[in-house]
Amino acid sequence: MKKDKKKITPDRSTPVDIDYSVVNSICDRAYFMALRMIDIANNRPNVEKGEPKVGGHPSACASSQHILAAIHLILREPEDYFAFKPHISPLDHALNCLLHNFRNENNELFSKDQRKLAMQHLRHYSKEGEPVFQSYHAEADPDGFRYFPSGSVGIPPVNALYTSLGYQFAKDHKFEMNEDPTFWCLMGDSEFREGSLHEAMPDAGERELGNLIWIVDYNRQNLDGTRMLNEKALGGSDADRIVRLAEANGWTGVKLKHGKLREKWFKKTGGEELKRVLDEEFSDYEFQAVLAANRPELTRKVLNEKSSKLKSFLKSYSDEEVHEVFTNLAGHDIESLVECFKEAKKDRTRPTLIVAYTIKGKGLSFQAHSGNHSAMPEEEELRNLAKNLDISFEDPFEDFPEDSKEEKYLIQRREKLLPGIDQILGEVADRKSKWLEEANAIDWPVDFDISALKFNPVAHTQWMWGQIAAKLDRLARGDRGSKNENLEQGWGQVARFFLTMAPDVGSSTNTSPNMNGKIFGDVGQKDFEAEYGAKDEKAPDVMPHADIRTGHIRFEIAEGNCMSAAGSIGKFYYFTGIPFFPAMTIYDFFIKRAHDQFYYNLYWHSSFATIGTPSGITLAPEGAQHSWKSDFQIPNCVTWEPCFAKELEWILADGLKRHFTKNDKNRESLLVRCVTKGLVQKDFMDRLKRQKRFIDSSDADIMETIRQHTLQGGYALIDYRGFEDYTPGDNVVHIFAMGALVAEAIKASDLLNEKGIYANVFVVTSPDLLLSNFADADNYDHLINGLGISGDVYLAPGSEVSSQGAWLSLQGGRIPVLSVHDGEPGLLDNIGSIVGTKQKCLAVRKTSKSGTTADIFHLHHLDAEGIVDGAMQVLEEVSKESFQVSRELV
Ligand SMILES: Cc1ncc(C[n+]2csc(CCOP(=O)(O)OP(=O)(O)O)c2C)c(N)n1
Repeated sequence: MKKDKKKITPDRSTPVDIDYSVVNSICDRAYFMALRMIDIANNRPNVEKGEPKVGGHPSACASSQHILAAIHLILREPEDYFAFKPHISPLDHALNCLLHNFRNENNELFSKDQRKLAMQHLRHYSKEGEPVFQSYHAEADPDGFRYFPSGSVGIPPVNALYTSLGYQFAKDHKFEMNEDPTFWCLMGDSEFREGSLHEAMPDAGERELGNLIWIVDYNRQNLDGTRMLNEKALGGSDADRIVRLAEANGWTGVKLKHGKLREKWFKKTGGEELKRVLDEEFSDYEFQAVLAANRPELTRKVLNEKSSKLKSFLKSYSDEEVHEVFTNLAGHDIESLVECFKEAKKDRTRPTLIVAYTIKGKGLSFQAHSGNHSAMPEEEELRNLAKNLDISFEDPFEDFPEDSKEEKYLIQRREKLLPGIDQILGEVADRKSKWLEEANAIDWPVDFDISALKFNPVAHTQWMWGQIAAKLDRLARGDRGSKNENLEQGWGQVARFFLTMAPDVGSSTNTSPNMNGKIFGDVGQKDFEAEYGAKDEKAPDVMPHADIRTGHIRFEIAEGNCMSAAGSIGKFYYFTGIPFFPAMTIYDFFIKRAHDQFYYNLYWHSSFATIGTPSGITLAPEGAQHSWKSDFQIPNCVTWEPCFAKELEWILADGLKRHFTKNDKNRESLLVRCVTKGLVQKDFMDRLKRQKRFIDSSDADIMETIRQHTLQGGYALIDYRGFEDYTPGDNVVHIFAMGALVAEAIKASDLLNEKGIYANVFVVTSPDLLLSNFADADNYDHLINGLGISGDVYLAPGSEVSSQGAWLSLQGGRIPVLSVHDGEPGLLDNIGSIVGTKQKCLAVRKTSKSGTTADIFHLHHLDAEGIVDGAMQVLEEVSKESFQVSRELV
């Protein structure tokens, strides 16, 4: 379908007269399509022996089939978002296939043949551009529009929650967007024990994210089998606990248990006893055992034994009828589900959590069997199912016949959904191109012109972070205080998209200037501190607002939540074309708390900055436990560890420019390590100016060269090349230092100089760019050519020569490398092997202690003394190198 340029007003009315038999019939077909999709993926002709199993989750699809059908076939609006449990993705694909909702990378709808081909390619690797589906929901799937990627359970529903918060932020700050999406999330009952979900729940309640609907597929089973809970201790079933939890957290909690048939029976005379028994006399475990046994006469027997009143009520019904009502759960009743979902959508200020009772493996031979999580139906079972549903086993991905009621229903549904999605895609694309035009016209400043630096001779990087955040916030509020027109123009145009957040460490990470009176979100509180004159003038004013430009989102100590929020709001440009850029501060050590969320954000190519501050053993006074840094190497993120304040300015200016101009492919995220240890800022220029290469350069030229090297991963701060007596292979060592330890490296270099040794000091600003994946991609160009590091052998005059037959033995040397950093050795320990020389890596190799930084650097041998010792050691080792040269060659 071609994109229609003219505006269509999507039909957002909820269908009224629904023929549920038709919807059920479509659901049955979709379910069969999902089963065949998994079946085909598992029975490929070309599977080699020893290949890992493919697998799939027919039982989980069975469990969720009606929930998904109610959403896709009846309730979803074009702008809605979906965070569904990973193992039901084939069912999503099947329903989207019937809705013709598959698109290529240009957002053009698939032809019928392409749709069918895609359905054959679950978990297939696309070699020639053929359409495929990843194992679990993925952005690149043909139906990936507004799906949150799935795989790790417990994370995507939280991202849905914070994307909803992003919409609230956009709306309150008057960013133009004509959308009111619902965020549909479906999770398993075992998944619902994930702490990430529990951690986020109060946030959704308090922030009144009423467009959020979480549904728990309550099938009382998980991967390992039937769930057996201590209901006595819990004071009820897990469903009861979940509903109580929802209510306690400001949500509407709904237990959706009984299907329409049960409800009909409850209304009969004596039917109330059936309800009582079903509600009160069965533990989940016992109910599940009766389901698994699946014998109508047993079902009656068990019910009879629970109540004599019920026994007489059931007398007039057959075993099969009793069994049917016993198994009639609302999670498989589309009508019940639709009623409940409609109700949930009504209140846009209160999120809803629905516990929908279901049966895992519903309708399959292993229905409710404890071990059915990955069970596959045999071909015969599938063929029988196809026959019963009148679907071709061989051609299962065909549409319904044109004149069928189902196809007519689907045509109507497609007419509602697909143009609406097209319209959103068009609007987002327009917003993006308009924005890029604006962004590319900006004369981008290379720093933030933080003049306060002049008055801070011993500044630290964490301080500089606070200055930058404050300046951006000032500009976002339209306050153009400074005389630097270029800077105000540049950052002034993007500052409104910049926001900060922190898990209760905003003020201790120097984000206070951006917090003071600028906390986002209305919590319905009067400003009592102001009223009673109780404002603490020394602390940030944390009263939240919704009516003014507010640029900080405050979190409780919930690192996972804050990380998911950063990732979700950092994804806003992708979803909507509004280029928000969130920067979260967090104590570096606690990034580990949010590692899974962090990985999710990066996998998802979200654009955001994590400011891990303070970090490492440089945090010595704070203690031992906080000191092990979060040294991650994950694609799509560049890690930085600046030492001088100016470096941080350049790094953040570059990161923001890349984000706003979308020049950030595969490096969308930044992780910056800052510290509170001050460095003498004067050393920066002083040391640079002593270098021979800069003798004739202006300060501005020096700064520009160093800026460029900073952004490539490192620069030479002390460089003796060109000095008299500088003799590589004899008296030269390269010291690579990172972060706060640069100060120790400078001291060590001076001490070594007193011993007649030239110790160059290279500052590593980004281990990722200089030595890791990014550098590997261009053969370490900056290290080798930019900084001039090599493994060359130097045979200086005076080298020893001895001879052995046809060979001459020469004693010479290379320039050895000593690296020093506050972190795990692996960050910098490969320099020697890249260039081919001896390296010693001084790093954090044991847990730490409290103390002054001097004490603690010494404890880890990272102080100037340790660096001098290390340098002497590597020099000694390379001085013993001998090289064999053929006499013939000489
Ligand atoms: C964080 C995480 N842990 C473990 C898994 C592996 N896993 C996938 S599904 C599943 C069981 C899910 O059970 P439940 O949540 O009850 O959903 P059901 O399949 O029963 O609907 C497990 C353990 C995962 N995908 N993510």
